[in-house]
Amino acid sequence: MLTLFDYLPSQNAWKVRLLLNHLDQPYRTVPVSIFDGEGRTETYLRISPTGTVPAIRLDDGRTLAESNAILTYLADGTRYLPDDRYRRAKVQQWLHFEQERVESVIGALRHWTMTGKLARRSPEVVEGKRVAARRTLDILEAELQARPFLVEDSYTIADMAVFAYASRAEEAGLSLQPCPHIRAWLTRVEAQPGFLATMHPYAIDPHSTRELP
Ligand SMILES: N[C@@H](CCC(=O)N[C@@H](CS)C(=O)NCC(=O)O)C(=O)O
Repeated sequence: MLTLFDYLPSQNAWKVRLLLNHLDQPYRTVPVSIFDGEGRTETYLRISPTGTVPAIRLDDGRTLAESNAILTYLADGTRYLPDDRYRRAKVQQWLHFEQERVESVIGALRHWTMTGKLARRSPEVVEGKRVAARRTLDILEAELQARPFLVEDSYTIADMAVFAYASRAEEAGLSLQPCPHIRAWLTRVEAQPGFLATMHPYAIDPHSTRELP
């Protein structure tokens, strides 16, 4: 059975839980207490070179890290990743956008806001992230005005990846009120069969107020 190395408040890990739920694929979970240093053990670094979650271990013992690489692997041959060469590349386009402009911007602000670290960051850094985050939301708002999902009219892993942190924008102090097309897309994603509504706040982990090692 597939093993998922997980940390519950991580929306990067939630992406993988979401896809596994859509696929109705059984898996076992190994929790990694990232704020407690469990991501930096020699054993875990052999599984995930950066020490981050999520990572997976396949039945044959091979391992894979990086949320979007895992989504691409698990979705191969399913309705969530098109066969068509151009559409597959479009999915990749949005997965890159997600890492550069959603996860590292909205995800970072959410982490700092929910764990009390915002005040420990320089105002310039926080303001830079806020400006970048609003630009990200503006891009998504314009794109989602034109079609129901990120890649033409099909729900794919691109939507799953971007949804993970875009849907938590308010937890990062970013209002979605000026973004009706994003809000309509969030509702469409939530209506997909097998959508995983359960998400976890950092508050469930008393160690999450610490800086990452
Ligand atoms: N690009 C990576 C980012 C993963 C990531 O940053 N995960 C966080 C939790 S959301 C983590 O494990 N952080 C621990 C650390 O940085 O040491 C991915 O998409 O999987």
